Amino acid sequence: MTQYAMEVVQGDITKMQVDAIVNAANTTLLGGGGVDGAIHRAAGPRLLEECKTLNGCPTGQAKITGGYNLPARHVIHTVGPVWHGGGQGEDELLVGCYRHSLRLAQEHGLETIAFPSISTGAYRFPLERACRIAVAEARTFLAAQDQVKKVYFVCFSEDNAAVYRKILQEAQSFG
Ligand code: AR6
Repeated sequence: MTQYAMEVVQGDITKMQVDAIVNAANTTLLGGGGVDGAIHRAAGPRLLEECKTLNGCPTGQAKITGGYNLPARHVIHTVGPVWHGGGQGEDELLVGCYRHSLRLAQEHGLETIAFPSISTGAYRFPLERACRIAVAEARTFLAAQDQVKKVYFVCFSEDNAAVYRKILQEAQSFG
């Protein structure tokens, strides 16, 4: 089942027609650059208005809003760790991002969710290491419940998508 429940997509996450896209936000939840900026631009100003009511979000946690002008019905905002060399709990915090985002999707009765490569841009988390965490968390989660049926990993660049495909294949070949 998990073999078909994860898929790598190369492209712009704001175009995804899913129940929720995940935003790689910062603790203010008030917008920024990268994928965060792209999501706010595509969703329109009402997204920021709703974000202002949330009082931010701690690193490793997640909060949900509407999707407004996006094709996605919801945005799940999570805050990845800034990479400081790996000795400051970065792995566990990134695990938290995936786990809490997936739990929110489950609690809201959502079936499809798309993740960007959280923390691997401005926050400099090493890509392969982040990707292994993403795939492992999604795989464990999908195997443990029936509500969330499909997880997309959306990579802006073809290089990043190739890394995700390789790691997804490795994970699947181990059953
Ligand atoms: N669709 C899919 N992926 C994208 C898109 C897009 N439209 N745009 C960028 N990416 P980053 P972070 C990729 O820096 O490292 C913001 O200012 C990008 O190529 O967006 O978690 C926030 O407000 C990279 O692979 O997120 C925070 O302050 C990945 O998304 C900070 O950046 C993540 O890069 C968060 O940094």
